[in-house]
Amino acid sequence: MEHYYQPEIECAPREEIVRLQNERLVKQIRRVWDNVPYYRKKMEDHGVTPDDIKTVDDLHKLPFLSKSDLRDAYPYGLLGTPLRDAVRIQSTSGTTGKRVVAFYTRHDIDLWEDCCARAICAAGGTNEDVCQVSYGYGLFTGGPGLNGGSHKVGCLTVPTSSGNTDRQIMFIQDLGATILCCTPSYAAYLGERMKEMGLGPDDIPLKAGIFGAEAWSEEMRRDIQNTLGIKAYDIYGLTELSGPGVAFECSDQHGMHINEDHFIAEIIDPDTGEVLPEGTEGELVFTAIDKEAFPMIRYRTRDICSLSREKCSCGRTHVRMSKPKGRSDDMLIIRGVNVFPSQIETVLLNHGYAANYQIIVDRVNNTDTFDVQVEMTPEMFTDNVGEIESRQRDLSAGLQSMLGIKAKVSLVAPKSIVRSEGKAVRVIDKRKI
Ligand code: DLL
Repeated sequence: MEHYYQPEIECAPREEIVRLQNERLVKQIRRVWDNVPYYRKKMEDHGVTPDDIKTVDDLHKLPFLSKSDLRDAYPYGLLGTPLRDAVRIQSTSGTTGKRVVAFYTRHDIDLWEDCCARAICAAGGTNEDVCQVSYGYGLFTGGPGLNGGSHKVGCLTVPTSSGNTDRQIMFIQDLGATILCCTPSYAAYLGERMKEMGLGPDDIPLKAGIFGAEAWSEEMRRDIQNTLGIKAYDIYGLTELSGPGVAFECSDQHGMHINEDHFIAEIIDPDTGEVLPEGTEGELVFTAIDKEAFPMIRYRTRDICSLSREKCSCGRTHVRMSKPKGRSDDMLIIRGVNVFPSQIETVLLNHGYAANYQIIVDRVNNTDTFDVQVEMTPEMFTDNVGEIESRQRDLSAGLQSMLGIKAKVSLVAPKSIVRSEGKAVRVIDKRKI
């Protein structure tokens, strides 16, 4: 039976959700206009005032907000409340320039934890469960968000944070953890370590995993589910909007329900900014309609996915987003062809490899080089050069048919690629362009 944290809102009729969104949006726009000079200036420059925003259909009239605004306004320029009302920050390591610092009032933490609690219930969690949170704690939002959600559901919460893998496995066994929260790459590593220790799915009590914070393929889901003997649920979020729980998967495992009572989603053409119709792939843009301290309005996430309003078997009525392929800024352009690491992962896993790989791109004599290093699994490990070459050719052909360009594949020994305890680093781009 499907289990909800807040069924009255998670399964509310569409009209009710739209009514709530309209009401909250109008209030939020008025609030940022009155309280945040940065937003007021942006709106004035764009020729729009709060009077122009009466319903969700008016959203497109507002200017976008992007990472560069966050940098310009760093650290306090987008704070939506007096400092005395803000009680927490979380932060993310920007790959370029300043970190993103997001602020929270008590109300903001409350709604964030509600969102995480919804995700845990959707994964079957109840107060009977033991929930091990192996996302990092601290500035990263993964640990604190799921910790708070787990408390709200009433699970016994085990805040291991990331790392110390053998101790993670010991706690899962000794404390009887039934739900595991971590990045999918760390879940895969836990599975690998368990195998080395001679442990199989029947030796651990886990039944569900809540995995997110990075792009992962359906093939990786299949592998993790088999190795750990669990159902693996996707969870999505970003620091700017609170953290994990902006969207989460239900028993249907077919797209993530966006918590529409808090976040309005749009899909836009990343080049023109035009709003695209339902079902079309494009860049995800969010408006947070009841966050106080860090009220993001039309924030461009750079994540590429599509939305679906098709009825879901779980009974939830909130729109679903497809698994993000990756960020538009993670997308590699190699010899003019768009390449997402998640596409490479799909090919590797379909050929029987694990998700232990690295993509190395460089430019030599004005031509892009494209190397994919892939670990052999312990079962396939061999020093027979002929066999290795033939496997490399196979993989290279698989990649070429997926991507349309040729990659140089090198098979490397098991465990030679560094494992990640948080978000995995898959790409090394050495090009200086
Ligand atoms: O990664 C929040 C989070 C923590 C989500 C734990 C889920 C679980 P940031 O560090 O700010 O926040 O990174 C946000 O990570 O824009 C996406 O590009 C990516 N991302 C997050 N979840 C997923 C997912 C957290 N399920 C950025 N699938 C986002 C694909 C994801 N990408």
